[in-house]
Amino acid sequence: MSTIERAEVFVASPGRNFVTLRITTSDGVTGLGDATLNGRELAVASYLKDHLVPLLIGRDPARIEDIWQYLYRGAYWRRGPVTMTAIAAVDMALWDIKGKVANLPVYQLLGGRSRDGVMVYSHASGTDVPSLLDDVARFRDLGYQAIRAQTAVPGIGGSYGVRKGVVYEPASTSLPDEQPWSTEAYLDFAPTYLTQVREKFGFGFHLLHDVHHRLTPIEAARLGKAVEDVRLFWMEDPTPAENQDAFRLIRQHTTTPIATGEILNSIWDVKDLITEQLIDYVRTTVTHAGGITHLRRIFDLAALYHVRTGSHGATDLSPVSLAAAVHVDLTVPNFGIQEYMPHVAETMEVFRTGVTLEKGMLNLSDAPGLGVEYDEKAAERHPYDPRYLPVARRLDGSVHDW
Ligand code: GCO
Ligand code: MG
Repeated sequence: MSTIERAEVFVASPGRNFVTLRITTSDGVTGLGDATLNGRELAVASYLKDHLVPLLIGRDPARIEDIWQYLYRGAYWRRGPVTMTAIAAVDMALWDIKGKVANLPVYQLLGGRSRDGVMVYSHASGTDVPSLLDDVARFRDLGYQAIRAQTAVPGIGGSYGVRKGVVYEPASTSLPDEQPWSTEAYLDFAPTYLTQVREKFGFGFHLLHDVHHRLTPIEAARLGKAVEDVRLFWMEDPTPAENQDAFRLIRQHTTTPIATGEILNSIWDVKDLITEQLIDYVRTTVTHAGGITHLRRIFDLAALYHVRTGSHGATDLSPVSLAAAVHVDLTVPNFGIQEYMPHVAETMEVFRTGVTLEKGMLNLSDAPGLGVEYDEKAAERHPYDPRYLPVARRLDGSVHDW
């Protein structure tokens, strides 16, 4: 029997920080998993190195489900981003190994293709409305079928999701950036620019918007109602999702579809949202929600309640995570959309992947496993670079949800 012989954790910053797990079997087969938790990278690296790797050595890598249950139940302490990201990395690496052993891409092991490609949405943003409209035009020209639109709110000096240069990277190298926030200004402004996007470009593409957890339920209900004519594909994270019940109030007031889940980590965190049909899209990601094994379980529950998938895919997830997401997206019956931001060139020199993009659709090569290779030598040129995500403060100086 082949056994797990080695499990190594790499922390590197090719463009931005990534934590990568590589498992090697006694037959010399390797598997990769993404263990990146933006701004808290070393906590997951330590969880893996100090607590999970010693439990993995000598185990049968083929027993993916059993290892998942052993790590999850065996910890006694349940859920949470650090634990679920560490378990996810192990799970992804084991699926990668299983695919390589079978000489099949992981999506074949998950039941094969349900679709020819995976529709993605890209991120248009602007410091004002004209620059947003230019950015939307650029993504339309590139052939994207779905575009998220975010603009800085006039008068308050910023907002979530506005790119500074070519790349959107909210994490800063010093202490967290402190950014001002005014709910009143945002609520007055957001519907006007979303309307201008539709006025200029029409309805022939999907338009999305991310509220980034900043409203109360009644404020979110007001925004959802105000943008009904814009026919958003979704309004994302309208309110912090720890309180699942809060979504009921939004739901009662608006037909704007709702998406949430990028900061949630387990089926238990989304259970009520799904079974009570309080959301339309579940955005848990393969890296932060327990890997392919657990994500499939969440998506299958969602399918029973007409909830579709919309996996988080920001660049703070590595190309291993994106590849794993696309394997799942190709197979699940209730796929909705996949978030996609291109990684910078330095990242792609370290992670060589078979994921391709054409006309706003992602696809995979037929490489066995996840189809990603990690260049350890290239990674060594980019040491870890500690960073923090920003903090938002209301105009009176008090902390708000970022
Ligand atoms: C999104 C997100 C992200 C997060 C980021 C935090 O919808 O893409 O909200 O960009 O802010 O993942 O690390
Ligand atoms: Mg988001």
